[in-house]
Amino acid sequence: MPLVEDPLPVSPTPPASTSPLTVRRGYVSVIVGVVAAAVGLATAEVVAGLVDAWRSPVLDVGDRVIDATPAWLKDLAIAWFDTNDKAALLVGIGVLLVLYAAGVGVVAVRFGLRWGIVAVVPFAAAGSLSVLADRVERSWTGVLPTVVGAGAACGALALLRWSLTRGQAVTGSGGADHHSDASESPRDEVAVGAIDGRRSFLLLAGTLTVAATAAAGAGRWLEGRFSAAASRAGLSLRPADRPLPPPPTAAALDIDGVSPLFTPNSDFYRIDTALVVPQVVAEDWSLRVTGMVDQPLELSYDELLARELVEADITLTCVSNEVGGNLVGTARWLGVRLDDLLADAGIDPAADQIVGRSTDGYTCGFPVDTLDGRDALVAVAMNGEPLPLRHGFPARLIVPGLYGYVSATKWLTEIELTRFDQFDQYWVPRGWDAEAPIKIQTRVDTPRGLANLSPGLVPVAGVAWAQTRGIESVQVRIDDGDWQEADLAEAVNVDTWRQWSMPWEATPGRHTIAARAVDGDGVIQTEERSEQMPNGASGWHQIVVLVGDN
Ligand SMILES: Nc1nc2c(c(=O)[nH]1)N[C@H]1C(S)=C(S)[C@@H](COP(=O)(O)O)O[C@H]1N2
Ligand SMILES: [Mo]
Repeated sequence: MPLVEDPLPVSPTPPASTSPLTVRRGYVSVIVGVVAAAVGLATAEVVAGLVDAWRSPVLDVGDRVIDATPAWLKDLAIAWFDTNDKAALLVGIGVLLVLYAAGVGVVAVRFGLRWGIVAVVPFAAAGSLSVLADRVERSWTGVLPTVVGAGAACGALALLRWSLTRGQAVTGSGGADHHSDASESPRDEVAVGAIDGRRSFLLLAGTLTVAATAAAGAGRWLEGRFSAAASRAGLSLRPADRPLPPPPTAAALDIDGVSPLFTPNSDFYRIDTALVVPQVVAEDWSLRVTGMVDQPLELSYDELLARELVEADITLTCVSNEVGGNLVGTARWLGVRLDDLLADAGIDPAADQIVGRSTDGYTCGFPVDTLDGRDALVAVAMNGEPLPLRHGFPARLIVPGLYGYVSATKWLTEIELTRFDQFDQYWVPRGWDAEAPIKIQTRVDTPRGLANLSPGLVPVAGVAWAQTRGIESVQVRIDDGDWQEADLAEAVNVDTWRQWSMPWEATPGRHTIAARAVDGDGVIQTEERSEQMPNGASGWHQIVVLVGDN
């Protein structure tokens, strides 16, 4: 294959009708770049599909972007895209990729293949560095998908550019030729040659695109072999050794629009730093207990399940939840008590922090003192089914009374006993507090903010939570009126949110509804607003509704 190292002959722009290739140089270069990138990325995808530990470079780069994202931007992303922030990131990466690839195409067509290849290098470097800078230590072989992909992109670049120059040769439209031949060569002939050249170029570009699409599909399929879905589907967990009775019927109000007592798994919010859900196969998984312990432990999945299994109803809350937000949910968890497990390992009295490590390198950390008898679990099931993959299959931590980021490690693989002065968990260097007990919160679920209502009786209802303290009362205020006691559903326990309601005789006009709670220690929820950063939002949830006068 003749690799043309020089810039394409720049023709002194002949009339548009004679040489579409030259005239459309811009869009042709974009095609060259984007198709070459597609070939490169698809190749990387196939290579990544060969070995479990190898990943698509796009995802590796995405993970590094997530790690580098400052906390305010993370909260902004959640505010804008809700929990679609990852999809938004992938779309953003995709747009940047296309722009960059187009730039590479322009460079390759205008300045020569050599420069096009040089332009691919930063790209390959970003992919490779993203692998090497992963949260978990990975073998250098992890750069292979990137390197092979970059090589394929360069090959495609060369091929497309060769086809282009051939097209130019066929048209005989090298600038110099053009004016010397112009007198003898009929316009038609030149145009036909140009169209042939363009046709073969577009044919090549089209073929490469189809091949890249097929390869990307094949790569995804290959990666599917490492999915943990089959492992999860093959499990049947035995019931708890200490099962809980169903929650009291009086714990769930029969009011439209109020959050259900238990959040269905499919509706349960998902927050984590993993761009794609880690695939952890239960049969290959183990949990290690390490660090400042008398006796390190290592348990396989079966060995974990062989321990006493207990159930607990616990509300999990994300520190990024804004007042009135939806990053909170309740489940009946099944698992092994953390205090029992750590008692077997024997905690060194000098240890003050329990760190949970994930297979993807994420870490959380919370005080040893947290183990005060509360139902902290290594959980394996959620609402009656094995943990969904996105919620941490095969095992995760759940600690009542602490925000998720300091406690609820998903895809848990190690519990390390250490000290706060020796180890900072994932979010601490990013500006969040090392200790983060849950703040009391009350949410108005119904009516919705800015709802248009008819006058008359309107049920105002929602949920309130203050895990480990419980909710003692909820109060509602309409406009500047007095605080009125809401009716409380029966409490399930102190770790689960509590539903509340208050009938309201709505009168025409615009009204503000505010709600606050009092926890089991008698502490009234503060009006003072604080941001989610650095240890959770506070303040009252207030909504405005419009009541018509019909
Ligand atoms: N491995 C891992 N575990 C994690 C996180 C994470 O990013 N990675 N995020 C934590 C945070 S911030 C929260 S709020 C909870 C959310 O759990 P969920 O997605 O099951 O609702 O998981 C915690 N566990
Ligand atoms: Mo969170």
